[in-house]
Amino acid sequence: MSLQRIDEFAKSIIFEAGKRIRNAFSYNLVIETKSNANDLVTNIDRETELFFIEKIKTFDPTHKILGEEGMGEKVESLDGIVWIIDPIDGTMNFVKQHRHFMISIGIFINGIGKLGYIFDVMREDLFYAVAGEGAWYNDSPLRKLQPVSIEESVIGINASWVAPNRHIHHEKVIELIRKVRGTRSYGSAAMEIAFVVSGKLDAYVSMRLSPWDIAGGTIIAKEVGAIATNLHGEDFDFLNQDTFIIANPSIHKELLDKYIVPYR
Ligand code: 2AM
Ligand code: CA
Ligand code: CA
Ligand code: CA
Repeated sequence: MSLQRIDEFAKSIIFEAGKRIRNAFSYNLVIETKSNANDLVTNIDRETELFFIEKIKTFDPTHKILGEEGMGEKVESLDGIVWIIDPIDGTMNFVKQHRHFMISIGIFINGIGKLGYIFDVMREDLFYAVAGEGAWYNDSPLRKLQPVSIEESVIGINASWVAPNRHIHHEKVIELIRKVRGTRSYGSAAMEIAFVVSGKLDAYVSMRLSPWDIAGGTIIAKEVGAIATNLHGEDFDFLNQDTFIIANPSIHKELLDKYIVPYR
């Protein structure tokens, strides 16, 4: 099956899922907590993931699906065609703000990212990429990222980074925040990655993300020259949780060398 055929199918189910979410949440929303009181999930997260699984399995039963809500089969390797899906990225925004939440999907063939999607459900904005062919924001091609200095950059970073923590040297982060043009925190990893690949942010960092938070985004990143790694500068582990940074290529190394420094 051609990549183009899978791409067309992926877009069609993303738009359909978006419509279902926009229609459902005003009258049918049940909120629960997961690992802690701030880790939310809703019936719509689960129903959206199930919707994707059913559609994909009908399309081609050999495709495997790794989703945040664990509604699919257990995926232990990236052999074959694997969809890594976050049905709603930014569930807190979804529940609290009714906006700024994304559908995030990365499609891998034998471990190589081939198709990436980040869909802003309320704005109906799609960021996507086809490996080797380019990236787009709706109908407009995304340009290669232009060089930027630390002093000119706007960085997506959470407020918890400036308090003492067990992950990174927070005093270096304070230095960084004083140096850059500005900081932002949007509450959806996929949205922040979409902003980096489209030049609206110059970097985004997180202390702990899962494969579905970044799968779609890292495939788009490659097409525009953004660099995505963990905080040790290594490849993100797509079968586990890891630290994460995505940045304009001109500042990625400097950020890790001088400002975002893990304890080990
Ligand atoms: P989610 O909304 O799909 O859970 C801000 O919370 C960002 O971090 C969101 O993209 C969120 O994805 C992600 N995230 C990753 N792990 C999380 C966790 N344990 N609790 C809350 N958010 C988490
Ligand atoms: Ca979640
Ligand atoms: Ca997520
Ligand atoms: Ca989610």
